[in-house]
Amino acid sequence: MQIEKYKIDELNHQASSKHERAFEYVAADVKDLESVLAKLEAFNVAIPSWALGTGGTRFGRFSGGGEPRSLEEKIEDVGAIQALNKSSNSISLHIPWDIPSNADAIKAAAAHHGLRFDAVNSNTFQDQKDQQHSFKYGSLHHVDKAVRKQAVEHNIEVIKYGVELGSNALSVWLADGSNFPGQLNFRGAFQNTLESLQEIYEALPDDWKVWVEYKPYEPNFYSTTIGDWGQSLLLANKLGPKASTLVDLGHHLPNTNIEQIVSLLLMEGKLAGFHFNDSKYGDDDLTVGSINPYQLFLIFNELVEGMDARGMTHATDIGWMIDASHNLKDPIEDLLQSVEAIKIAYAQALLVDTAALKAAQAANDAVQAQEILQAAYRTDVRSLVAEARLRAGGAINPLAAYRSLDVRGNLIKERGAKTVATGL
Ligand SMILES: [Mn+2]
Repeated sequence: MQIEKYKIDELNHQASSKHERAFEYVAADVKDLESVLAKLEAFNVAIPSWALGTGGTRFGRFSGGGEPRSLEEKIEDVGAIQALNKSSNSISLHIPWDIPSNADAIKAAAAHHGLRFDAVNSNTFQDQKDQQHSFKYGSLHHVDKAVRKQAVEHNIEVIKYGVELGSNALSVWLADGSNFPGQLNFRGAFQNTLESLQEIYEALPDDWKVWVEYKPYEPNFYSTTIGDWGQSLLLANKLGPKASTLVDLGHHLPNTNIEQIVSLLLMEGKLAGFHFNDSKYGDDDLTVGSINPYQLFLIFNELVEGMDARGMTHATDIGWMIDASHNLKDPIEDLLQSVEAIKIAYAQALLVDTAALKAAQAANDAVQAQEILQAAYRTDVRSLVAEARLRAGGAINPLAAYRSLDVRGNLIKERGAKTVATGL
């Protein structure tokens, strides 16, 4: 369903006086207001192709109706999100769940909605039918050279699809690990992984990057071969300048100081990008900002400070992507909430008085440092984010507009109540 601009304009007109009151109130105290708004306007977060359908748990899956039945319909859904929030201008594809049968047609469909293709993701954590060797005991780390070769070839094939779509990064997450002590030789598993990644690295086009994601446990529960940021960074450093570490917020043990990891990876020039989600216990894949918005702000505070220290462009020098699974909410509503939560945390981080914070740090003034951070965090920046979106042509309130235009109802009419999207 295409959302017409005039309908968004009508809704914006109805919401404008309330928005303007809130905006003027907060804007009065913002230093460099125009620069903050321009940064917010430029900041986009990629939508993964697997997040447009209702995700499942290992116990079951309850589809919500009107789910996209094809890659083309997934592109339409991201187009609807982009029309409303003007902050989701790219799609991240998962191969083989979303193999583009006709790359030119898919590219044209995306361009029609103002979308491009972000990083492509490989999948060696499942067996596909007609696959010669099984990934049951891992892929790039496997003890059998033939299995590793099959996994390497899959990744090279994913790069090929990505090239056709104009993407420029391969994102690799491995389920490789072990369930029982003694099952694996850790050094052997690491060396095999490194050699396999080196073969994939050799196949990268000149302007491409490979992003190495880590995760401490699940599906394996004793060891994971790329289990933490140290192991990922070790691989990325050995591979070379095109390789770096991807941080998925849910891929940490509880209470890990993720903002410190981010700061050091940025310092080393090895932070590839982000997979946003939130969690209470493990890799829960809940809506980013729904459980711990303060942590999200602290991460963005390190991102802004660290990227500024290296002269990086916030919007484009790191890959920003959502990686969550919506087993309860309407996936589009969840994605709108996710992007909003990310932009709120980013806006708050932009408001931190960096010079005052540096002075407090130099004076060992922990009280003042906390005051400075929390002054930014406790600022209601929603109208700043809305103003940036309005200037970009989006809706003042994307979620309210989505409901008011009954987008889901229309999608159910178009596609049926019992459609199931490909993916998890
Ligand atoms: Mn991820």
